[in-house]
Amino acid sequence: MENRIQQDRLMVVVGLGKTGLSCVRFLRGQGYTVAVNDTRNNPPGLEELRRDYPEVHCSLGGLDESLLLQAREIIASPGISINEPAMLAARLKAGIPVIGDIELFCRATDAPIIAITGSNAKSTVTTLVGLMADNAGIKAGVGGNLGIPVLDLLNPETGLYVLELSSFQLETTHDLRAAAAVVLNISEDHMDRYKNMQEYHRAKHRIFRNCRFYVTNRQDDLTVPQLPESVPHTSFGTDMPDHDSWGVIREAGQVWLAHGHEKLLAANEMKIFGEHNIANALAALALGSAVNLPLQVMLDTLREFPGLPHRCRMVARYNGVSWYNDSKGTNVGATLAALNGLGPVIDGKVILIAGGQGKGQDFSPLTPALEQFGKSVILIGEDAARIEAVLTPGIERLHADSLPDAIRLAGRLAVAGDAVLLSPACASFDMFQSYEDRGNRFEAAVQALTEAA
Ligand code: UMA
Ligand code: ADP
Repeated sequence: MENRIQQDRLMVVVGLGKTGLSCVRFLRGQGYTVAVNDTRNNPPGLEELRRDYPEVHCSLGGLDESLLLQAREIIASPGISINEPAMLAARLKAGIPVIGDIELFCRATDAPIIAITGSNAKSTVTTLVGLMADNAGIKAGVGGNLGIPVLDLLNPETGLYVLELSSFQLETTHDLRAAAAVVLNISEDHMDRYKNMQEYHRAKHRIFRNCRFYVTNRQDDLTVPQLPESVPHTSFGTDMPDHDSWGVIREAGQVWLAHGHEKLLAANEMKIFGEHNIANALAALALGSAVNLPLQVMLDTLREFPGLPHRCRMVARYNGVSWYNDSKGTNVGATLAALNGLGPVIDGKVILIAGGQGKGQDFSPLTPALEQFGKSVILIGEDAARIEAVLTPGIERLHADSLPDAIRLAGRLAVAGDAVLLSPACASFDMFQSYEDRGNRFEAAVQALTEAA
C-alpha cells in the first residue's frame, strides 16, 4: 500500500455510491492518487471502480482508520456520518480536512451557483429554477441531492448551476460562495443522524457561507441566517409581501402571487396546488430574480410546471374518489403540507396511508390537521405504533400488513368526494427499495383496484 500511494497527493474517498464514484472520476481526472473506503462489503460502485480504475486501492467492510490517517484530504459521501469514530479520529485528532463532493465542485467552477436546501420542497424548487433558466435560454446544470452528483454536472459551457443540497452534503461544504442561497423551511428530519434540531439547523445554515445573496422564508424564523444586513437578501411567504419581497395578495376570492404590490400570477393558473406549492413558486421566483432571470419566462414556467412525480400528485379518480401519491412525503412536515394542501380543495375527507421508518421524529404535529381534514389513518410499516400513539381518540385508525392491503381498505372506506392520500411521513426502506418504489407500487395497486371494480 505504502508503495502505491503518493501520500502528499492521496485523497481518500469514503463511500462508493453515486457520489463516491463521481469523486473518483473527478480526482483521477485531476491526477490525484485516490483510495476508497466503504463500510459495505459490496457497495454499488464497486464493479465500475474495478473496471475503470483498477489502480485505485479499495478498503471495504468497515471504516479503515489507518487509511483515513494517510489522507491529504478525506472526501466523505453524504451517506456516511462524519462523526463515526474513525472519521472523528482523522478529523479532530489528526486534523485531516474532511470535505465532500460539493466542496470539490466549488473549487472547480466560477459559474454562479443557486444553492437550495430545506427540510422539504428542495427538489420542487430546484427543478423549477432549473426549468426557468432553461426556458430563459441559459444552459443550467441541475443536480446535487436531486440525483446527479454535482461533479458530473461540471461543464465549461454551463452558465448557471442550480443545486439541491442536503444537510449531509452541507456538513462537508466549507466555502460554497453561492450567488443565491436559501433554506426553504426547517422541520424535524434525519433525527437518526443528528443529536438534536440545533445540530440539524446548523448543518443546513452552512449553505449561507460566503453567499452573495440570500432568500428567507418569512413564515419560518429558522430559515433566517445570522448575516450582516449588508448582504443583499429578500424573502418569500404566503402572506402579504412588503415593497420588494415575494408574497401573496388575496383579493375578491382570488389568490395572487405577488412581488411587492404587483400582482403577477393567479395561483389557480398553476397546475401545482396547495399553500405549500404557492410558497415553493414564490421561492423559485425570488431565487431566479436574484440571478436576473426574466420575470415573464419565470411566470410562464410556473404556469406549465406539472409538479414532480410522488409529490402529492393525483394518480387516479374513480367513483368520485381521488387517489394521491405523495410517497416523497418522508417526514411530518411534508405530510402536514399535503393534508393542509388537499383538505381545503376536496369536498370530502382525507384517508391517509402513513407509516414506515420514522427516523426518530415526533409525529404529534400531524394530529390537528388530521382532526380537521382526516377521516381515517391506515397505518403500515415499522413505526406504525409510534404514529398511532399520538392520534387523538376522534381519529379512526386501522392497520394494514402491506400497501396493497392498505389500498383495499382505503377503497372500502372512501366515499365520493374523499381523497386517499399516501403520504407516509416516514422513510420507505423497511418495506420498499425507495420512495419511488413505494410510490410506483401505490400507483400500480390503485390502478389494479380501479380496473377490477
Ligand atoms: N453507506 C454505508 N457505508 C458507507 C457509505 C454509505 O453503509 O461507507 C450507506 C448509507 O447509509 C446510505 C447509502 O449507503 O444509506 C447511500 O450513501 P451514499 O453516500 O453512497 O449515497 P449516494 O449513492 O452517493 O447518493 C447520495 C445521496 N444519498 C444520501 O445522502 C443518503 C443521494 O440523495 C443523492 O441523490 C446523491 O448522493 C447525489 O448527490 C438521496 C437521499 O436519500 C436521494 N438523500 C437524503 C434525502 O433527500 O433525505 C439526504
Ligand atoms: P425535498 O427534495 O426537500 O424532499 P420535494 O420537492 O421532493 O422536497 O418534496 C418532498 C415532500 O415535501 C413532498 O411530499 C412534497 O409534497 C412536500 N412539500 C413540497 N413543498 C413543501 C413545502 N413548502 N413545505 C412542506 N412540504 C412540502
